[in-house]
Amino acid sequence: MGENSMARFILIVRCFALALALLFSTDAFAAKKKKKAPAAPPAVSEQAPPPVVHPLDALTAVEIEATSKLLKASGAANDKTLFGIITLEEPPKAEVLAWTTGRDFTRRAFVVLRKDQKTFEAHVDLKAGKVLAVTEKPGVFPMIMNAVWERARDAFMKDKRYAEALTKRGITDPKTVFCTPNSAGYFPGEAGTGRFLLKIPCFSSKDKLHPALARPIEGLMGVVDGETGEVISVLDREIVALPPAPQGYGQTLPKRGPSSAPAEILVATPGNIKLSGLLNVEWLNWNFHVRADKRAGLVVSLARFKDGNRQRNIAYEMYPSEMFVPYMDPNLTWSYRTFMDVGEFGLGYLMSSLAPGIDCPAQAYYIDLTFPNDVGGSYTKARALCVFERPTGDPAWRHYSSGRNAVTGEPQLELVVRTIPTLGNYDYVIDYVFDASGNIKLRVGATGFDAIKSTAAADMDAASAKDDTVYGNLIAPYTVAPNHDHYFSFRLDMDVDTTANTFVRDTFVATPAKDSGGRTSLWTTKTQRFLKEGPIASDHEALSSGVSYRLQNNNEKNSLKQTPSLWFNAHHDAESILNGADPPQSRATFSTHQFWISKYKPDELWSAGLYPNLSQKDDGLPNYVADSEDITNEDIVVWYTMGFRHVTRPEDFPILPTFWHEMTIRPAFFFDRNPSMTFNSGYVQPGQ
Ligand SMILES: [Cu+2]
Repeated sequence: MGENSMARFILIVRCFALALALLFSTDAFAAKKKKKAPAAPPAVSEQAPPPVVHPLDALTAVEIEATSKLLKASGAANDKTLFGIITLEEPPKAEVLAWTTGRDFTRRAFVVLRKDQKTFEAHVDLKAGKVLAVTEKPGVFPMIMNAVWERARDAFMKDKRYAEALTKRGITDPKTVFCTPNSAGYFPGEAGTGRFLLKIPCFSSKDKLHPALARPIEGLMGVVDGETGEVISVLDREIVALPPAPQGYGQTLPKRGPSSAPAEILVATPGNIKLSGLLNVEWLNWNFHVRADKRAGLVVSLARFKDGNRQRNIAYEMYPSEMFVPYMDPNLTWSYRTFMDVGEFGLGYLMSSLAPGIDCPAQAYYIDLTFPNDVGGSYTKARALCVFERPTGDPAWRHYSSGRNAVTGEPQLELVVRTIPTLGNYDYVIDYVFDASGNIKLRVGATGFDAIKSTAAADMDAASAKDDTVYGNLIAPYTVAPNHDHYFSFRLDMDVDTTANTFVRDTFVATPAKDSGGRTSLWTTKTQRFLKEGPIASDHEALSSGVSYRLQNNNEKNSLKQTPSLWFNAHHDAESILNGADPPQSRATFSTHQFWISKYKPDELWSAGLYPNLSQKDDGLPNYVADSEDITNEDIVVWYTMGFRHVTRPEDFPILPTFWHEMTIRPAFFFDRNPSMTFNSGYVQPGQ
């Protein structure tokens, strides 16, 4: 949920370690090696904007501003207009795939704007300097913008009922309270439906506790129209004493012992990493492009693997498309908390700066990312992305020869591409991890602060403890964290060499064995093709036998004449079990299945639709697959939801130990042999 202010910085994507080099060269690595950075560079504001060199480069600050100026000049926007999104409208996929360095490309912006309490979509051609189209979209809302968020908060905190509620709770100094608006969701028949609603809880900041959200003021909630500033309603219900300060946090934390001194990675930057442009990454046989996006946070595109002389396509585009975090507490000031932060706020909007030595190794590359603000300009988040290489301490492959009493093998190296959006209380470490074997791991680590409510019970012996902990657990005295789920939906537009792919399921079938020396049962594999787009139903029998899913290219062969494929090696985590008639669940239908498959369409980008803020139903995946199109030998998009239930516990307090979930995409029948072997290690005698 939103931070209360957003610094507006100057433009430029720059590398923390190599700031000067990137300003003067598109080849950061070469520039660093030559150490040619000038001694006294001009101030950054005098620098020429970074050149756009790739069709998928994020809009630069200059392009963002040009877009809003063109819209204002055309009359589609004015000085009061708020911009929910100003982002790159990607060129057609075929054009991007055919593009080679140095060739011309189109440059367009896609905009969602809010003017006179109406939502419009606009398309702008930046090369022609022309607004191509502006269309009103009735009944939908853009993402929550800073100005709307602040207006809602300020209006509520000036409301008489708010002051009265504080007084009732014995809070006499309003300066010791802060309020942070949340997305409101949609509940049929609720007052204010159809307006730009936010729901606002408040917290005590007395004693300057950290984390700031540790002392919620229960039973109080404002419902405010963030556009007009009208306070629609004030809920003033139960009164619960604030948990005492400081609850074991802050002063009472044990000192860090010598054993917990920061560990550093052993590969010095740049190692095998080469950065160029805005931003291409090369590492061992991998190369790919990344860009900042207000909504998705980071988009990874055109991931290719060099296989001999061939650059082989693996991923056209990967990004978190939506998330859904429904809390399991029926209290009216809690039940609406069913967040979809990607579409309601944006992972880019809530991106945090990374701390060297904590968030990523100190020697990582740290890269600033530029995002649009809501008034037609931009700001740059310092050190929002880190890229680093690490040895895992594991063998990438190895074999021990007892005859030689020697080992051959190579150490495992990984390339990590990391951002950490902080969504109010939660911090999500979102990693794309590449390795030399051709694997891509998607990893999400949840840390930060459990959302908590103040309760009467200090411990489980208290009279109210049983009632207080029906929907969550005590995680500290007088503090319950309601249980909830986290569903991260990744849009994975993978291409196995080309876009003509087929999606299959491998199941394992017990098969009677004949003439096999006494064996009576073996298993064999059964491969089934999915003919139509849609959600992939979980078959519990298949799950327990170890089902797996592959995207394959039936038009290509490896040297063994097998069909190259990418295997989605997912753990079977949680799918939503909420009733489909539950209003929040019906806005996040994507969370009911771990996998959905759809035929690629350039405008089908978001699991819960383009406008999930205040939406009434999921306009994304259920719509995209409604026509059940044929997907044999077609361009297929795989939608994968990483779902995990969060049963809260005292070990989450005060800050949750990073809780990781991951999925691996691994090549199968794609290469001719293990691509990570360089055969240069020879045999090593153990102990030498
Ligand atoms: Cu959680």
